[in-house]
Amino acid sequence: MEQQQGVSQDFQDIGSVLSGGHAEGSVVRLRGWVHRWRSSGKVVFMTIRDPSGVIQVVARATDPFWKAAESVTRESSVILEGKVRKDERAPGGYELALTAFKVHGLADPAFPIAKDLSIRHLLNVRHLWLRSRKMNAVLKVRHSVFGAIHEYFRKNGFYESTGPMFVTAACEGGSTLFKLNYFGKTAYLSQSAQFYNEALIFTLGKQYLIAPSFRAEKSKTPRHLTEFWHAECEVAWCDFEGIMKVEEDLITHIVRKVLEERKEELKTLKRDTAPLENVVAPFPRIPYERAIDLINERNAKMALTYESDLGADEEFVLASQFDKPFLVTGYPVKLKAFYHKPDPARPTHTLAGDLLAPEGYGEIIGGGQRIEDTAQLQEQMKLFDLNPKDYEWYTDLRRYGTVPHSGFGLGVDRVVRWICKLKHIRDTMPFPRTMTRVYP
Ligand code: NSS
Repeated sequence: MEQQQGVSQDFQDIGSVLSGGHAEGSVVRLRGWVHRWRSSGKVVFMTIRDPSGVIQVVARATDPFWKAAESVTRESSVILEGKVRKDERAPGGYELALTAFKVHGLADPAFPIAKDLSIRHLLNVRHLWLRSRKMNAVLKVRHSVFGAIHEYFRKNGFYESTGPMFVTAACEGGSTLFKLNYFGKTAYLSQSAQFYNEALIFTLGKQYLIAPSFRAEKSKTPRHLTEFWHAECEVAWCDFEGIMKVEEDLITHIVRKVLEERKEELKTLKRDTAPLENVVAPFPRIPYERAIDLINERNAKMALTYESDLGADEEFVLASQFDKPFLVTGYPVKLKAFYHKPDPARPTHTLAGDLLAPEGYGEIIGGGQRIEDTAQLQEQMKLFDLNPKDYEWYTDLRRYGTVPHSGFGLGVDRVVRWICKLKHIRDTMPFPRTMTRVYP
């Protein structure tokens, strides 16, 4: 029962008991935390949690460790041994009759998550709320999503690289830049690694990274963070059609992987997995004008024109009409960032598209083909009131051996939000950052 030095192999995890890995009557050794506790005076029923699950354990007044079991508090860390018993009434179908029980760290009885379960309070005690079954399940789905992204790119010939967080120019418009004093010079936090990714394709060909991006989003919406995790890739010799295929395959891979690895967690989150089973490439492609029509047909009050931008509300109306992810293609030039390549067949519109999640969730990927011609890039900067001086090195990429190239950025937190079917994006993050939240 003593704690050993180093990582001990002598403990089982609760998940292995719940999945029937130990015969009835056998004794298992566990370490975990007291999740729930009640006593009849003669019997203590506790649930103990560890990273893999929650199990009920029982102590009786005749047990030598009765005193410890009777006086333990919620969230205390404990080390125990118990005899495995199948019990239909116990959550998870198994129970342990304790044969040994030791408190390692007795928790202060004033554990602050009890009566007040308001959103605000749970965010204030986020460091403790992470122990909830809900957060445990979401964080494991998030883990699988990160793993699937790395796996997809690495299996498909992409090199992982990194970009700087301190940058000198906007990638996605000046209004959401976080400005800072960089030893007397103005710098910003990166909104996207895209320009740096573009530089890297001239040496790596196919490049990807997963990194934080920062946006001073002043709007309070359930899909915006000020610090979010961005999976971005860039591909040399690739056109719009080619990059849409990568987007579809990546999303299909992520969803497959989560369904494979996270059945239990999706059950804990009460996520109906039928719509996820449906996520298999290719996805529908909806030209921008058709998307506008679909929204107006469903909600005439929005009265959109073919020049209107799509915000969260518009995308909700659109994305509620689909039961699998879909792409909206050919956005008007004015609605997209300056670097998007205008469609040579229709120069008022871009070779750019967003990938939207169904069930009302909306945009999870933005991407497309980039302008590859120096003069055209400079023209476009003028059109967008940008100073070409701020983008000198970026323009060099066209001056020296330009190639057709395309890429995209996927909001990892948005993907987790959709897959877990969460109301708010902050619940996809261990420590979310929004306009009103930088603590803890
Ligand atoms: O602004 S994007 O649409 N596009 C870019 O940043 C490109 N420079 C990426 C690229 O091509 N390499 O953002 C991409 C995605 C978008 O679809 C969202 O899923 C996510 O990044 N995103 C966000 N997630 C959470 N919170 C905020 N504020 C946010 N902004 C974008």
